[in-house]
Amino acid sequence: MRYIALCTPLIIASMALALFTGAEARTLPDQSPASSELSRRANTVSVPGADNFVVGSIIGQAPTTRTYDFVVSEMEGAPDGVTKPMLVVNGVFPGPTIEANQGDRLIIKVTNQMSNKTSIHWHGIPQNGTNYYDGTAAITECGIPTGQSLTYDFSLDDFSGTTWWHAHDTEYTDGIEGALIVHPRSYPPKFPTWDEDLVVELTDVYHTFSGVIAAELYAGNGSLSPLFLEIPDSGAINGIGQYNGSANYFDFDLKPNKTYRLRLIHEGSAAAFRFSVDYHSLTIIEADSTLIEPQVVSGVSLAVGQRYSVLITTNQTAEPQGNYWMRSELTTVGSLPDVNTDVRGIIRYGNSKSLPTASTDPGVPGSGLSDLNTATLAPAIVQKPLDSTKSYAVYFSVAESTDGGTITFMNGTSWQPLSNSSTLLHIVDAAQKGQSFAPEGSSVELGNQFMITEDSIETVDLLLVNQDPGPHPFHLHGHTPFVMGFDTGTFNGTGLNTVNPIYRDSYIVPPAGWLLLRFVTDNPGIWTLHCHIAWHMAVGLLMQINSLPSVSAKFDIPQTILDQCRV
Ligand SMILES: [Cu+2]
Repeated sequence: MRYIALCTPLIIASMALALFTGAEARTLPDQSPASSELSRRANTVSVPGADNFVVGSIIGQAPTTRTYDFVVSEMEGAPDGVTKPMLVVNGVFPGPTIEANQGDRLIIKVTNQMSNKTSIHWHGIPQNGTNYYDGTAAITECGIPTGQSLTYDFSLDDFSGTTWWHAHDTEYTDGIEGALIVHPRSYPPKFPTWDEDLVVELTDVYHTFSGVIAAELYAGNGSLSPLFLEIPDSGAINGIGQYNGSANYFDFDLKPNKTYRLRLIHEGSAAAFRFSVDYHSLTIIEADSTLIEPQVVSGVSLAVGQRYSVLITTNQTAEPQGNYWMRSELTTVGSLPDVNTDVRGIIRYGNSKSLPTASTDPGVPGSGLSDLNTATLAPAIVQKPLDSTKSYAVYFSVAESTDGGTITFMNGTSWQPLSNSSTLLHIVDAAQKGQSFAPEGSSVELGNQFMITEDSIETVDLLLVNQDPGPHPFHLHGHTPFVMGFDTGTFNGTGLNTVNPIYRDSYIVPPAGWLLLRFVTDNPGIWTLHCHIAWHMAVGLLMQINSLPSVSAKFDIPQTILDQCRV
């Protein structure tokens, strides 16, 4: 409960002042699978086999093309013991781990057997030259209709690191997500080493179907209490959580006196998680997909979309049976009744299958360690940022709509998805008519599409200003921006790191504060910049970066994507 001070942001966000009126009609897709359809299905969601969470065997293989077959369907599942409707890939939650090496090509055929459209986004992958495979529905594609397939086909180029794939709307809350691990060709000199490499996927769990939550959040007239709509019921580690006394735990069976890399991936929808392993220090070596100067900590907090790799050594004796809790505490939901914030898994390296004995978190006794402070993160490979050539400030807010729902804005525009179209199609269509879709600089197109357009390679400073009293985790597609600085309060031009700033793809804009990103518009395409709290994006907290549109206008958009925009 050490994070109780952070318990209010989500609630406050939902109660935010009615600064704007949101009376305009918004069409949210009906994402509720018919319950009769669900009840007819005998299949239930499984937890994938243990090998889904072990990586590293492919390191050193020659560059190759790796193919995957994803079938997305509606099933019932019970990650925390409570049966609920889920949307899953290949019948498992979390979904299949994609593992590759730097320089590989990935071909993933996604077949949609659900009653609603879907699209899959590959979080943090640059997609240089393949913006149309970024998987952002209504922006780079129109979604895969029921019964149809889309084959995503892209090179990883120089990308490496720990990341994930997920449906690019609230469907991922229901289960369409999994790990994506790319091994680098080499590590920096003197970088720490490990014996085995494990994947730890952290989620929050909602018992209510995401489409119901999103619709009620916007409309404000549903059966669910509006204050608690965004709050999850519990959480899970690698697909297994606990609720209301259920006692199933994901466990890793490890060997003593070895060093393990745990790749922590926040695949949740709203809550932040504090991860720790009882009695064990964590050596952090990666933030998102960026290798960092190692730091030893007692715990690490992850916001939605963020990843950290940590090393642990299995050499502790505090638990006589050699069983230790891994904890993923939900820290931004406070102590609401009926919410289980105490989510656990087990690390075993004794010979007993008994439960660990520590009831409350013992920390790392006698170590004097503290939790990670993200302001101290330094990249292992320093890249000095160029001076900026353009700068923009974008203000965002969360408000109550006139009918009591929640609506979000970026620079006064609340994003709504285009139907049966995409921003990229508009860019290409305009170019074919000898026109440009959007003027350079910031503009609002088609009523609800707020974007910044740069048709030359610029180094852009983008100041995100948070007008809400809660923190918001943002993510920019297609780039790995420098995080030049962040703080609460008003940005006054100081507090920037121009020497060795961290570069990563997911970052928290502090409560009533700011965060300054710097990135280069050298990747042609239309790239989403959005809050990764699924509910905030669903009600508008999304803008677009339109880089080099005269280059993207010449993209050869795959015929399947064009055809699926006509469905
Ligand atoms: Cu948000």
